Amino acid sequence: MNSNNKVACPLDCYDACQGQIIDENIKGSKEHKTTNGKLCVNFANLLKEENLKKAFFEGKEISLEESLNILVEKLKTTTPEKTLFYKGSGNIGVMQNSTKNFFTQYGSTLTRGSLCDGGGGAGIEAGRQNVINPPIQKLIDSDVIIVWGRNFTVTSSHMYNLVKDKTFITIDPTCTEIAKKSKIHMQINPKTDYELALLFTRFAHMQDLEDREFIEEFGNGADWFFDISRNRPVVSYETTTGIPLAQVNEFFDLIENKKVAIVLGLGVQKYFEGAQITRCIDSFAAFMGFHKKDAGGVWYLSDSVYGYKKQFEVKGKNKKVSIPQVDFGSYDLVFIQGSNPVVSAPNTKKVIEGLKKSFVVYFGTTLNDTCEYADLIIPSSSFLSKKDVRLSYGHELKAISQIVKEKDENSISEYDLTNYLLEQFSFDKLKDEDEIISYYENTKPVLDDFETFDFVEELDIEPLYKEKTADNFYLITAKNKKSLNSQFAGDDFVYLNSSTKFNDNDEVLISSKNGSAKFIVKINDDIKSNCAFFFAGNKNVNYLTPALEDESSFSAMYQEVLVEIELS
Ligand SMILES: Nc1nc2c(c(=O)[nH]1)N[C@H]1C(S)=C(S)[C@@H](COP(=O)(O)OP(=O)(O)OC[C@H]3O[C@@H](n4cnc5c(=O)[nH]c(N)nc54)[C@H](O)[C@@H]3O)O[C@H]1N2
Ligand SMILES: Nc1nc2c(c(=O)[nH]1)N[C@H]1C(S)=C(S)[C@@H](COP(=O)(O)OP(=O)(O)OC[C@H]3O[C@@H](n4cnc5c(=O)[nH]c(N)nc54)[C@H](O)[C@@H]3O)O[C@H]1N2
Ligand code: SF4
Ligand SMILES: [Mo]
Repeated sequence: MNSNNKVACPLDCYDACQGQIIDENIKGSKEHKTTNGKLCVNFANLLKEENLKKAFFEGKEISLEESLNILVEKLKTTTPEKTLFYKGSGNIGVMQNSTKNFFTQYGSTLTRGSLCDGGGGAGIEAGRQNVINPPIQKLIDSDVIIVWGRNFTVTSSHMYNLVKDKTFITIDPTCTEIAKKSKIHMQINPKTDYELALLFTRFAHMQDLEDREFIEEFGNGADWFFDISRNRPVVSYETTTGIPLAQVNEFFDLIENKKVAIVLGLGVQKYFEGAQITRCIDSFAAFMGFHKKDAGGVWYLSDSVYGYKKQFEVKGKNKKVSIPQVDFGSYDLVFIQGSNPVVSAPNTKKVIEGLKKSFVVYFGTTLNDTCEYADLIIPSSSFLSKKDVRLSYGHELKAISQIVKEKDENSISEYDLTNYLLEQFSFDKLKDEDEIISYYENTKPVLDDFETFDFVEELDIEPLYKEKTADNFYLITAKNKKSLNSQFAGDDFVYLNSSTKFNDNDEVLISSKNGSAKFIVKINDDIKSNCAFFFAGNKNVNYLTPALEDESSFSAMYQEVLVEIELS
């Protein structure tokens, strides 16, 4: 048997599937519990993609060697601080992090924060000191799963498959697939999840449902938390959250004496106070004692490298810039790896203007929208030709990638590029590749559960509904089944409810205080009537979003915005 037969899906997704070559085809591994023999449509699309086979300089094809020479020459003649190292999540294998080692030593400006889960992570960490998920078995052993701001069947379809027979409750402004399969769908107004968590807390107390033992043993500040929930009349929450109190009663009927899990997603935290909102939900979960039980718990996007020693880390005094606030134009050279900021970063107009001003190096596997503004394009080898280990932010299983296909001669892996650059600048080379891979493969990190839970004791959140009028809309973006962020199928529509004054195929101009863009309307009653819905990866949606950081984690807050829509 060929021993090189394992392929990890490199895509940024909770599931982290393990593939295996069987009769020259890649099949989902049956032994890998979450993969359970299946890979998804995005993986199939990844295999069909046309990989970059040539390097480019100023639009002309050149050899890989020439492109590397240009890169080195440019780096040697630019002030390191005036260069930016910008890495996305097009491939989230651990070996992608190798390049940062070089750019740190070289002295580039680095980014901090995230375009993804940062705010929510900061909220969970504030309560429990780290962001780790309970073992997946506890999800499987739960009775009721509350899907809160997560598109569960789409963004973690394999995790869903393990638990699809459970009772579901969904809290989401959109009537998602999982909402349709749920016993209760609370179609909440955006950015009011902390209010709902407080309302739940109040109800739980009225019905004596809180877990006093848990609070006594692990809790810190539970009384303060409960106090926040008391300082408003119960009925006032109905209008702001959009959730009828009768539904809250149903909710408690359904979870009483049950083993409860919450799968929490990005939806709740795409706001300035995303950390506070998430912490408030996690505090409700602690009030109920969902944590630390034999079954159930709270799952978010965990810190997948928690408990591992960083294999590429070097100390540096590099300048750091918050990733949503990056001004590409203020650097002489920008090195972009595995990312498509022209589509995925906030404030597209600012991104494009900035890229036009700088010398842009794009290091990636395929041509994307950002390449249009790149001066130098360096092809990264396909995931099939790279050794890697894939950790997961959804569960504790890992997936292994071996070299199953010879690399294209004009492409280079992240690890090899790093060693090449280290050598050119006479820095120490990286540890041996196999040693790094086997470290990740064989280390079983100790995931220490928290010893104290610090409840959120005060909240200072500016709701979006204060600025909401009958004429503007909340902006919602969520992931698409058929694409992986900006990779694969494009869908550039705006989705609106039929109760709005718009019709299918209307051409509209949508504006916010950050910018404007044109869209074609699709009417869909799964969208809440006060929301304008776009899929992540929509080429125009980020013209509307703020290039600003949230209050606590240097991270993006794509939904901290209201939009106006007019026929164009
Ligand atoms: N098929 C597919 N899978 C993916 C991805 C993909 O692009 N395609 N992307 C991957 C990545 S990078 C990530 S980070 C994960 C993210 O996956 P998820 O955590 O599922 O995040 P989203 O799809 O962004 O949003 C989830 C839900 O939040 C809802 N929502 C929006 N605003 C609010 C709100 O204020 N309150 C509440 N309660 N809900 C709200 C949306 O309607 C949406 O249904 O998915 C990963 N998996
Ligand atoms: N409005 C709005 N914007 C969002 C979101 C949202 O919900 N709403 N979601 C945000 C989230 S959660 C995320 S994670 C970000 C994602 O944003 P990005 O990290 O920019 O991800 P993508 O846009 O998918 O671009 C990934 C690129 O990586 C390249 N690539 C793939 N494999 C490799 C490889 O092996 N090596 C190298 N070097 N390159 C490779 C691909 O060619 C692809 O073009 O977008 C964020 N943007
Ligand atoms: S479900 Fe996610 S991890 Fe699994 S194959 Fe699809 S994209 Fe990859
Ligand atoms: Mo993400």
